Amino acid sequence: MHTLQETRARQTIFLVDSDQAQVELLAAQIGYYGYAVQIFNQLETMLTTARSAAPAAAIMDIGFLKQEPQPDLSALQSCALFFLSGQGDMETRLLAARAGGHAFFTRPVDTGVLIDQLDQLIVHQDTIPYRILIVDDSFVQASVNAAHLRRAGMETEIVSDPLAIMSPLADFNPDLILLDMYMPTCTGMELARIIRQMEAFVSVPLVFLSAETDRGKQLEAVGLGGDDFLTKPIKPDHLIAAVTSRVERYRNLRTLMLHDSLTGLFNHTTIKERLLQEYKRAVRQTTLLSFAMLDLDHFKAINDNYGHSAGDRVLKSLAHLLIKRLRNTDIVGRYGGEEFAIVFPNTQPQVAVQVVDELRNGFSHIQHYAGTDEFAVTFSAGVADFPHCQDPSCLSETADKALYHAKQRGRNQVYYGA
Ligand code: GH3
Ligand code: MG
Ligand code: MG
Repeated sequence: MHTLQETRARQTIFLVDSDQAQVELLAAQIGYYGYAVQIFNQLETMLTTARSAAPAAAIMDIGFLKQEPQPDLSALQSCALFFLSGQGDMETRLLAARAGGHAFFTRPVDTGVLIDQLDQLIVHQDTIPYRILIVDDSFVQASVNAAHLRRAGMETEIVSDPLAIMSPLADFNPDLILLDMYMPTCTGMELARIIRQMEAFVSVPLVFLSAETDRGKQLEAVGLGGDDFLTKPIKPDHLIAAVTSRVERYRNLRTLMLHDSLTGLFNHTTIKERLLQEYKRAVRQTTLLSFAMLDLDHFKAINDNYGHSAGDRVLKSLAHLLIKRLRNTDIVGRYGGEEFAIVFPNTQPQVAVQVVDELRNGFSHIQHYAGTDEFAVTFSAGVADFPHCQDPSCLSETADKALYHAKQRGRNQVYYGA
């Protein structure tokens, strides 16, 4: 599986503009979000390159369309096509639309919006495979079902002894659990009840898969907290369809419950829970763990000078940057108003500091716009780690103290608190 970061790096964006200074500025802005950008000064060179290896997207000035003879853009047929223009009048927009443009931006380009569009057009949002935990005392049966689900792109894990479910449950964090009804040590119904009593798993879909055909027994099982009942033998297509629809609904529901509505990042409660979960895992597996807290600098002044909605856009652009530049295994949340938190599993504090410092540097170079105003924003950050900290509250307190030091020392910097 590829991380979003890798996906982005593999997807090159072609950028063509006759104004060298402008094009370099924009390329740098897009680059901060993790995309690979290739710059051209002439449309012809760009089109020739695209003919041998098409980019994921091409961004060009609308002026190129006004040339005589009109350029042949067929080499860009399969990629997202963005036009930039000094004016946003109807005539110019129509010209862009007729040339097959997918998006149109007036200068100065709001990079946050541009990145949003790029992501929507070229990155598959839901690249994280569904995780299905299969509990069945027959390993053979479980393996057959697991193979079907894996062929459909899902990740699976098998538990043959229901009493050993605790650690796979926590580590694998399934999107759905397929449960056998009758197992020697504990029945599927009992197991369903136990899973439902754990707060973290109250809403994970539980689907019984059993040879039980007695409707009464089936209803009883569902009444105990199961969501559905599938009878064995089941056709692979039916299994995949049943699992897929349940997981889709579950993921949508979780998105609403667990995420902050402005930025789409994990909310305060979720990031605290994830910190606890990752902390326990680090202790259990004797690995490392780093934790960072970020706080925007002088953010009140940004709101005061440019308005609250400009402030909101800044928050969104930082969220974007964090998602784009961090690894899939790193966990990002909005901790409070203008505070963010990152959990780095299995990461040395020096590495976490370096990563956060790169983010800091990248973010400080992003241009934000409010009407005709243009401005930059910075953040300060503090980093703490396990094993220096021996419980999750120490991690957040230590990171918070380090953040305070970073502010004291002049802001726009990262400080490590051992
Ligand atoms: P410092 O560098 O010391 O962190 O200064 P600061 O101005 O960032 O810190 P302060 O805590 O004084 O102000 C935080 C500001 O963040 C105040 C509040 O209006 C703003 N803020 C919090 N949540 C939001 C939000 O959701 N949207 C917007 N636009 N602003 C927010
Ligand atoms: Mg603050
Ligand atoms: Mg602040």
